[in-house]
Amino acid sequence: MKKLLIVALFLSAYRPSSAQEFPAADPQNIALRPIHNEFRELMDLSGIWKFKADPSNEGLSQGWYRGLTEYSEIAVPGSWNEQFTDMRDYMDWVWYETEAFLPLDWKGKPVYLRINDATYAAKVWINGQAVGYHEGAHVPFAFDISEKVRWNATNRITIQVENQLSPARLPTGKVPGGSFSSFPGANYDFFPYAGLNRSVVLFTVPKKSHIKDITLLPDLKGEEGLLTVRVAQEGAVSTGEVVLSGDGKEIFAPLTFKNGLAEVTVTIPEVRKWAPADPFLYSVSVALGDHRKPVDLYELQTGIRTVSVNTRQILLNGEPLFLKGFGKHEDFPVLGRGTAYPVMVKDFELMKWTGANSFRTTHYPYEEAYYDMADRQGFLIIGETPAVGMFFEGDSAELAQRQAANQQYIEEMILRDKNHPSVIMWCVANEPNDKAQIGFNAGGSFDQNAYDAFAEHFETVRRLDKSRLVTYVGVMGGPSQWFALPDVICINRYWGWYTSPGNIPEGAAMLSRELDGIHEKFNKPIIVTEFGADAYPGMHAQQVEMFTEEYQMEFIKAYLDVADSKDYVTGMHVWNFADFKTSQGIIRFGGYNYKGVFTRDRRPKMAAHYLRSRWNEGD
Ligand code: GCB
Repeated sequence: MKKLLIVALFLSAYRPSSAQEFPAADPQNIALRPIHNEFRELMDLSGIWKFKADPSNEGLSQGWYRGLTEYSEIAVPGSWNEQFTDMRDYMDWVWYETEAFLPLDWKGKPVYLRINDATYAAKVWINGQAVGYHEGAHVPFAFDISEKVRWNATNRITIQVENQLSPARLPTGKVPGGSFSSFPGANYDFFPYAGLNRSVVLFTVPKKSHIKDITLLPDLKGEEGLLTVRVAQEGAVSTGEVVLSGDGKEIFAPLTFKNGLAEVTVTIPEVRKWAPADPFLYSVSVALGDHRKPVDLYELQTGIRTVSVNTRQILLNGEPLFLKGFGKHEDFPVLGRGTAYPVMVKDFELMKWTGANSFRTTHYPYEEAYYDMADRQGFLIIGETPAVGMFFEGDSAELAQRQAANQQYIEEMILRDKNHPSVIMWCVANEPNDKAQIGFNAGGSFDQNAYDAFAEHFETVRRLDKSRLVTYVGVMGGPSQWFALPDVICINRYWGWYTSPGNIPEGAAMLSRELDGIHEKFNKPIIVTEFGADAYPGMHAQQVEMFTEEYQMEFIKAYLDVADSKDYVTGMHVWNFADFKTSQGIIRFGGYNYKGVFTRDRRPKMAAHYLRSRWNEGD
């Protein structure tokens, strides 16, 4: 008998890899962020992991998931491209491995592994057993691994990752005839940093019954605040309770579950509204079961505010709002796109220093701490999917993959970020175009199929979240008919840089004419979500000249002046907050985009000082 067992174990361990199955990660598993409280455990696996590149993709057939040999070491979180002396441009398969000890008191509870970002695609094993698969960058995914773990023992976690650039993926890469000819072949202007860029955690949920998801929908009725709390649970418990507290109030509301779902609306008299000037957060605690003896508890902080729009402005709590801020990147020397809490804190400090009140998560959802800090500090966020370089022509199978990828991104982004008051608008794509090639002055082409396909993304957002606005960010020369789709028109403009280079007045005049034309036709508020010029730090000219700090400052000033003259412009986001790494190409000196108003190590250029004086005047 013992012998048989050993043979069986041997066979299962040496089963050919093709026998392993990798179910796709269920997006619902990321709906609630893992927390630690009396009902839930959390273990952060950040640290130094084992790492091995697999350029010929032999690891799978050779069973590297049974334990890596001849490996090197890597920091998680962090991008692999920056940590070695020879892997900057490597985008193929790699293997990560670590160990985690699972204590006996976790036994019996569902245990999940959550990977907060594996760019771009990942396969996961626990103790050599296949767990699942996820495709998509900058979004978390999680698997229930309860059946595969060993208790009171060390467990091996193996993750295979690759970041192959492909026209079928989002962001797109290696697009034949695409707009970028850079190396590595990203079809977008930021370095394709790869790997486990964010933390990997283990967490448990209570066994009997647990809260799966909470959706908070704030509203206002005069001086009253309304908060609809939607709860999804798994298990047999049929009752629960919501407690909203803050500002001297404590309000209780019972929950009754039907088919795992319950909803209640809490009324808050004389509500303290969330706004940049007073980003007040109420705490919302959801208990499952008898509230004196709950079986699960989950607490969130949220703000009560509304977001709406008229033909000229975005309104926050019914009041007009002007967005001053930036497009950014998660980008820093050595860390690559790796989570860097000190950089986050510094960036918020510097944004406040300039007088900014908002940013767009260009060009992908950021690490979750960004949104928490924005909630607490009163920043407004446009949350963007990684749909960069999206186009609607060519190979139909690839187009279908891009469509599906963005649908998945939208779902994952909204599931993850839906309860942040700071997020006022979702952005479904940056600079999508019907053609692969962008022509800055084109503007004429229109393809109904492309329009219909693109419209699907707006329908999905509006189905999933009616409480926020939705937009996309249009490229110079993109089809203007698409402006019919969003609630707010967002455009990236570089007249006076990529066109009319060296001629700021001509660029500003072009912007002015174009803005008037768009508003006249579509009658919606407009945000210029990108405008800026490269400035090599320390480069100056007595007469304003491209690539100098003076040119960047004058360019920004001219665009802000144009915006000030139009009451339907509801926001101006400078591109970019800081210089950032990108692929090599003839327009990217040293592989950097120098449109930051701060250097990559966060020193201010002249433009940052200028913004500080202008935005603090209350513009
Ligand atoms: C854009 C893109 C952004 C680029 C920027 C530039 O329109 O959205 O990703 O980095 O232009 O600097 O060219």
